[in-house]
Parts: sequence; structure tokens; C-alpha cells
Amino acid sequence: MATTLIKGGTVVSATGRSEADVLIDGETIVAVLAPGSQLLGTDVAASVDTVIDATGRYVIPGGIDAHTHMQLPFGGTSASDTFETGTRAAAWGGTTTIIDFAVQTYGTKVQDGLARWHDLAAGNCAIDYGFHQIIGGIDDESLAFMPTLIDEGITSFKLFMAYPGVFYSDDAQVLQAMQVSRDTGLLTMMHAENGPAIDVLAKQLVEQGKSSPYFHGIARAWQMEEEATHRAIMLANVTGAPLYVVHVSAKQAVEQLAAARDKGWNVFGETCPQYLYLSLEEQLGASSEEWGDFEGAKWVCSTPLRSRAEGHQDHMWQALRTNDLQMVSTDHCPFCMKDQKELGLGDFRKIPNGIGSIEHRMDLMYQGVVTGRITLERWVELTSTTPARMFGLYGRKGVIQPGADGDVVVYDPNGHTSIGLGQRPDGSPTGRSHHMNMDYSAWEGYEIDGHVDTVLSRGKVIVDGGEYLGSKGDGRYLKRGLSQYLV
Ligand code: DUC
Ligand code: ZN
Ligand code: ZN
Ligand code: ZN
Repeated sequence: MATTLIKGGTVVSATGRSEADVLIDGETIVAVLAPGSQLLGTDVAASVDTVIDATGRYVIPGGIDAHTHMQLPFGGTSASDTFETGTRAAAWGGTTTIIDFAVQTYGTKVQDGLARWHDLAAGNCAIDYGFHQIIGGIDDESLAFMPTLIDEGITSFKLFMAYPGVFYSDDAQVLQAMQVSRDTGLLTMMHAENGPAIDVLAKQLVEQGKSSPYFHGIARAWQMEEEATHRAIMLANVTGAPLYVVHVSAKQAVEQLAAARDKGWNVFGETCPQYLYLSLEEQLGASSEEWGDFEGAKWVCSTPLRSRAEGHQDHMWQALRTNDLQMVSTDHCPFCMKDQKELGLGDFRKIPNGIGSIEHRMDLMYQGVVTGRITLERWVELTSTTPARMFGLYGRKGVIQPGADGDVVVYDPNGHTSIGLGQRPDGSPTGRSHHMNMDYSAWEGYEIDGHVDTVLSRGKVIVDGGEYLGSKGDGRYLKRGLSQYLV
């Protein structure tokens, strides 16, 4: 088995940082050593196959993006990244594990949706992957099947209080699924927005001629998120189920989570880079020669972008510091403008919902370190260690320690990353790069004071110095254990 020493860097964990060398044997980290150590009388650097010089750089556990949607069927089309293109883009950005959502839609069987997701992913991923299960049709059959998910290594399921007719569960269905969650330890993940009310508001807006992308965010007002978050928390509490609220964007929803956590309830939440950086005002102001005000479709996602004037973005950063929110995932759900987002020209309800960010999460969150929003250790905790603990991967993933998989990122704090597409619409180069299968970037023009230099996945160097060295099929399916956040 090949041996690798990552030498001279600063190893950063969720709890601290130290100068150390990381020794990997084959796929596994075998030692974290004092700089320049000898091991059993031998100079380690002289006896390994490969030495990676990490001088002046941070050495961190590979990123874990616990919320992605490769090929998600939505609004008559499917998310544009396949498992191949999406995991490759993840690797470029320092993410070495994803947890994607296997999908059961209304009227189909859970096990068929899961089997389909295994087919889509197997042999195609550049990095390791696990699944959550979307339950889009709660009935006696799916309720009976849910406990068996644990044997498949799927220890969390997602319900939707939004999207009637597609993924939606009503309160009676949510309650019954949460009873299974309580009984089994499966973690309930919730898309908390009041879908039926949103659909009425959205219809009324379109009928009034308010059909441009901006009105997506008006229909999906923060009250819709706060109310559903509160309802989800209460249903979880009455059943005794653990609850994890996905893609939190409204400060009032965070206040609901914080209040429940203050009572000691098993309630958790994630936010996403788009809710930390982007705003409804910028979406309203967006316009281009090519798309006019339909340009705003680039940022249509659910939950929607929130008003900066109302202070939601600052509140999300604050909640990450106070641990009212525990993690940052992307909700990576990319669609191209051409043929996909443009399905909603003239009616925002038909714009496929989603933003692609899988490649940029580590960089965008590192920018929070640069600007003094979070510490270096919190960066690692939010993007890798907590996702591993929350979703039953810790030990193998989320930490640099003997026995862990050799998933390691060498991050250069003095490097620079220009985010965006490689070329302008007229074909002229911008000097930017982007590997997601999208014809635009929601992050066009973002400049990051940091750079992913080298990425190892189970000991194999898959990105190095601007070169991609991985291949599809390198990534393996991860059977996950129960969440380590449950008491
Ligand atoms: N939100 C999105 O933006 N896309 C996919 C599904 C979701 O809940
Ligand atoms: Zn969702
Ligand atoms: Zn999602
Ligand atoms: Zn660099």
C-alpha cells in the first residue's frame, strides 16, 4: 500500500490547531506526528512513497456536504449535475463526501426510489457518498418500510411541508413519520415552509401579473418559514422525535430553533452559503441583456433568498457562532438557465428551484474566517466535523486522526480563488473556473482569499495544483450509523 506524508502544515480540527505531519497508509490515516518526527527510529519523510509539502497551509479533514441533489427531478426537468459531474466539482472545492437525497415522490415506492438512486450513483462518484431518504408519500407501506432504511446505512429521512402534490406531507403524515423517528433513532429532516399557503399566495401574485423571479421570494415569505419551523418543532416534541431543519434562511425560523434548543430539545438546523451571502434585494436588482429581469431566476431556490434590509444574513452568521445553527450544507440543486430555469419565463412558479454551490462551500465559508465571522476551528466544525457526527460518519470522516479515512484537504490561506464561469456570454475569458454542470454561476464574481490546493480522498490525491487526478467510480457508498447528536 502506498504511504503519504503531509508535512509541515497546520492541522486544524473542530477543537484546535497544531503544527503536525499526517501519515497516511493506503486509504487510512495512521498517525498525526510532531513535525519532523521519527517513527521507530526511522525518518518518516525519507521512508514514505509520497511527501506533500503543506508548509504555510492548513491541513483539514475533507469537507462533508450533507445536503445535495444530483439529478433531482423537479418541475419537469432534473438537476443538471450527475453524480459524476457533481462529485468531481465537489472534489475541486475540497469536499470529499456528500450525502445526497434518494427520492420517493408521491405515488411511488420508497424502495424503488432508493434503488434508482443507487443505480444513478454507483460507479459514477469521484468521492464517497451516502444517502438520506426523501419520503414523499407517507402511508402504511412507507411507514412500515422506514425502519429497514437503517440496515441500508440510511439513518435520516426528509419530509416536506412544502410542494403539495409532489413531495408534501400534511401534519398527520408528519406526525406518524416522526413516531417512527422516535422509535428507531432515524433523524427527521424537515423542509419547513407552509406549502399550501405559499401556493395560494404564488397563484394570486401571478394572477396580478407579478410573475417575475423576484416574486418567488415574496410568496415564500419568512412567516411561511417561521410558522412551519414552529409546527415542525412542536410535532417533533410531542412525538419525541429528533429534528433537523434544512436550509434555514429566516431569522425568525432561527429564533424558533434557538428557543427549542434553550429548552434542551433535540432540534438542529443547517443553513447554506446562499443565505449567508445573497439577498432578495440583489435578486430584485438583477437584470441582463440576455434575460432582462428574468436574470433573477438564477437565484430562485427554496427556502428563498431573504431581505438584507431585514438582517437575515447577519443573523445566520450570528447563529453559526452561537450554535443555534450547527452546520453549513449547500442544498446543491443546479439548473441551467437555458432549457431549465427558462421554463419559468412568465411564471416564477415554473422555475426549477435550486442553486449550485457544491464547489464553493469550503471557500465561501473560509471567507467567513477571513472576515472575522467565524474561527478557523469553527470553519472545520461547520463544514466537516459536525456533518460527520450529525449523520453517523464520525471517526471515518470529519476528523484527522489515526483510523480515519485519508480524506484530507491542504488549504492555502495565502492563495486566491476567483469564482465564476470560465467565459462571458460573448465567449471572452474571465480567468475564472467552475466545474459544475451549469451554464451560469450564482456566485459569479466572488473573490476568495484562500485556495484549495490539494485534495486526498481515502489516501488518493484527486486534486493537486489545479489538476484533477480523480476518476469516476473512486467514490464508494457509505453506510452511515445513527446520529451521534442524540442523547
Ligand atoms: N429547494 C430547492 O431549492 N431545490 C430543491 C428542493 C428544495 O427544497
Ligand atoms: Zn428542501
Ligand atoms: Zn434540498
Ligand atoms: Zn494555491
